[in-house]
Amino acid sequence: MITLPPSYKGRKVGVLGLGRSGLAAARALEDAGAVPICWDDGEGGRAAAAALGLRMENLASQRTWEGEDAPQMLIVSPGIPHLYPAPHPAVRCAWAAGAPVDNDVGLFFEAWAETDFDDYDDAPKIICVTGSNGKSTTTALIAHLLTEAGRHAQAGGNIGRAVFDLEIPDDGGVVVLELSSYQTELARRLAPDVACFINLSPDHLDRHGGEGGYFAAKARLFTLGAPEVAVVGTDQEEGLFLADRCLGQGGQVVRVASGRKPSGLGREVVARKGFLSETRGGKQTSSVDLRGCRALQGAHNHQNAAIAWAACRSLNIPPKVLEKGLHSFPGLPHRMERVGEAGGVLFVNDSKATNADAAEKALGAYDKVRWILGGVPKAGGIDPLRPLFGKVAKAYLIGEAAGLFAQTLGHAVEHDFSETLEAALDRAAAEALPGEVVLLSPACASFDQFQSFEARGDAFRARAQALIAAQGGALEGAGQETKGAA
Ligand code: UMA
Ligand code: ADP
Repeated sequence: MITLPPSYKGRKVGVLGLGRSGLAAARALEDAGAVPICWDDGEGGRAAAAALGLRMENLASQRTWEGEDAPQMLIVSPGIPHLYPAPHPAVRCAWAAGAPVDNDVGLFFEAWAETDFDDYDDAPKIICVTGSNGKSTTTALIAHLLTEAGRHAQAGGNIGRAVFDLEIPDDGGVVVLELSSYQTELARRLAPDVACFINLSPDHLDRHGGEGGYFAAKARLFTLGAPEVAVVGTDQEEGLFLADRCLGQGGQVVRVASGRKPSGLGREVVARKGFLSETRGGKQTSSVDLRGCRALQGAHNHQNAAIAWAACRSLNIPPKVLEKGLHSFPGLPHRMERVGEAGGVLFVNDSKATNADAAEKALGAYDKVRWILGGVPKAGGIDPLRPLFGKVAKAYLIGEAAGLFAQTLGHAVEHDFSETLEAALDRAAAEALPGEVVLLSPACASFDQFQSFEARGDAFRARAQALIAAQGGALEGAGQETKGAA
């Protein structure tokens, strides 16, 4: 773990939220000789901290912030509102006491800046990835590509491993951080060597006071972070705005686009019609056929590949190494994860598709689908997916949303009420014809029948593997990283 500077010795620091990020931050503070003063509104969090012998005080009580023993600053976990829809009472107390509010990511960058890498031949680098969709895939892909290139690469942040749980990097090592808007909005310091922005679509709006606040939170990675290299997805105007903001900051801007030709402006990486091309001033310098990259199917994954390519090229990883790595990327579990094939039928676990937007990507990637969907529906249901209904050989409805989704499918798509995931999978497997795909892409949250999307995907994978094995089919290796209980 990276260590905080000596200035933290004896400093009293409030730590609010004792999940993954809070506990790791408290440990880092203790290691630096600081005094973490911890609080969690949940009994589970408090119990976890008590087991570690951490000092506990109610940070939401004004009295904790009075006197000599009061915390001098506050570290807030990402899941805890620090402003919208309303600040947590502990944040209000810190403001009233004049104590700076930060998070583990801000602390991490402070610690990094103070770390002496003088003995290293090649100082370690930090690559950060933000955006609305594709962050985890892109983060894991960058880490994979760097590992394939022989670099010591670690993925952390929103992907599930708290920043203070990462190891000290080796000589030439790279830390790849997935950063959510919660994390970028509150961090007092952000200093990535390479910053990547993939795309923007409305999410977490309650936490940012609307779409403008949400984008502003992400933009901080570039405006405050002033990266040496800014890799910016420019398919949307927000990306074009960001690329423009980064000009003149002293760093380089690499524009990434999907579906359009290179604009000819500086360095670009374009993913189009299944091909990735890198250009300088409009002149192609390398090109890769992405269509054979099994874990990177679909235009959305080609966008992720283009971002990852640009980030790795900025560290001078050769194109040939990257091409090989794109093909060997195993993918992440629950995101269009190929479980295996039997009798010409492919089984795909896309349990992470908890809304129509995500399910659209999976449906778009295959031609004939036996579609397992349902659970707790989101606003708008599957209405936006109507243009893709022609790809569905049959839908197998599960969970609470079954009735609602059946109305939307109407006569356009043959469907049945399978009720449970197991029944749906058994039926779909029995009815599927060679060339078809049995796809779990539920367009719903899982909480009516499962604890999390991971549990739902694990259940699908286990049963699909058994079905494939029973038919003498071929299994594929699952991806290796997950966000945990998101
Ligand atoms: N808590 C309170 N008061 C509250 C709310 C929560 O005390 O009002 C306590 C809970 O009781 C719990 C703790 O806070 O003990 C949880 O904190 P947290 O929700 O920040 O969870 P962590 O375990 O610290 O995980 C966080 C990120 N969680 C969120 O952003 C919600 C993880 O991202 C991240 O992987 C982890 O830090 C390590 O960096 C998860 C996530 O859902 C995957 N992210 C969102 C997303 O991807 O959409 C942004
Ligand atoms: P995040 O970490 O941002 O939630 P993930 O990599 O976990 O993103 O992907 C989650 C879902 O989002 C995937 O199942 C896929 O449907 C969709 N997705 C992935 N990459 C993109 C992208 N570049 N653009 C749009 N949607 C994407």
